[in-house]
Amino acid sequence: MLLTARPTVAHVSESSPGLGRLGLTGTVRDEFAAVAPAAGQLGRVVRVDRGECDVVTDGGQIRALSDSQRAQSDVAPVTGDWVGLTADEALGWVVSHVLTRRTSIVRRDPAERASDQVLVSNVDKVAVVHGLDQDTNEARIERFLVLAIDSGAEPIVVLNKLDKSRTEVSEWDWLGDVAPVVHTSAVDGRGIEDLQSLIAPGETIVFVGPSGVGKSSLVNALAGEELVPTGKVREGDRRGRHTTTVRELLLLGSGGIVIDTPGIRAIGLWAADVALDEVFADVYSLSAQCKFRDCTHRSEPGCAVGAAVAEGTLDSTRLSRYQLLWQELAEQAREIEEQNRRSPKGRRHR
Ligand SMILES: Nc1nc2c(ncn2[C@@H]2O[C@H](COP(=O)(O)OP(=O)(O)OP(=O)(O)O)[C@@H](O)[C@H]2O)c(=O)[nH]1
Ligand SMILES: [Mg+2]
Ligand SMILES: [Zn+2]
Repeated sequence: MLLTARPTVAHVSESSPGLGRLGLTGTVRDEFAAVAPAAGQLGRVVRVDRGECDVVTDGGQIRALSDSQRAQSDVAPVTGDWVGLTADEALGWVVSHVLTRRTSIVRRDPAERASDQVLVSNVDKVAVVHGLDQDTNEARIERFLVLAIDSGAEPIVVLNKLDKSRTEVSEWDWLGDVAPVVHTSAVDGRGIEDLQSLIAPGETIVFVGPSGVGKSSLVNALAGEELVPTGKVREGDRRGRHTTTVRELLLLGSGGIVIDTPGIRAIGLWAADVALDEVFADVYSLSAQCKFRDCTHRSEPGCAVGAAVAEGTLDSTRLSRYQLLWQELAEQAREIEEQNRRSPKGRRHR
């Protein structure tokens, strides 16, 4: 059984960066010290695939078993996690501890009835990427922004492919109130410095959005080299071809840390009520003035939201989009309650 740290995957391991370079903080160090030596070696997960993960430690990069059951840790590790690794006689390196996640992107598990799934963790910023060569899709940006804010990290909107812009984004007057907006072109380089300036050394940023919007191209533009593969979009509808297949953490020359993710078109929210009201702060603040506290803004008398729509100060389609997301979360809450009633001991659903 080979238990030495072996430098495998490129990027992070080649430079053998040490944990300081990977965003290690005093808080992580302290938490780890409290569980050491049982927790073994400290490291950060840089990619997860096929039940294993690559973990960078001070001694180099280690391939470890990530399966939560066999690894005897309660939580399955995800890219971005700080973990403890122990060497097992029979299994090799296993993740024995997953340290507390400072932030995490959580979606509704697409495979399960009503359950959550963590995509990445310990990110400082979540960049929601939209391709300006595509038609306007405010609903999708709003949904991704709810996901981003719910993570506990700071949201950023990146409007990429500025060189191919078909959309008049200045029409989205709500957007600037929710998150900083950066216009970029990964091809001609416009806005890349602006984006770079939002990623401080030691900070971790993750790119999320549909396939083909240029997430990997932005990573390469920030790095100034081809760190990750990119793929052409389809001629007809300009959709991507799902080039990126794993969530991977990479180091930028600037000292920043970036996680590239596979494109996702549709993403289910998970218990994100508070974040929803932040993304729709305009609707939310009006609703405080409605006559009824539980106003649904559909046909109740004394509805301030309805009045704003009638006056033309609130876009009715934006209100509809808010109501759709609100309904999705309300139905989910009922589902979870129902599940918990049936299996109160399970309690895996928050
Ligand atoms: N014109 C133009 N093309 C771009 C820009 N950014 C990316 N592209 C192109 O868009 C295509 C898709 O880019 P990727 O970076 O692979 O997109 P992605 O978001 O990583 O896609 P997935 O990995 O499939 O999720 C490639 O052909 C890129 O060259 C840009 O700013 N302008
Ligand atoms: Mg990609
Ligand atoms: Zn109302």
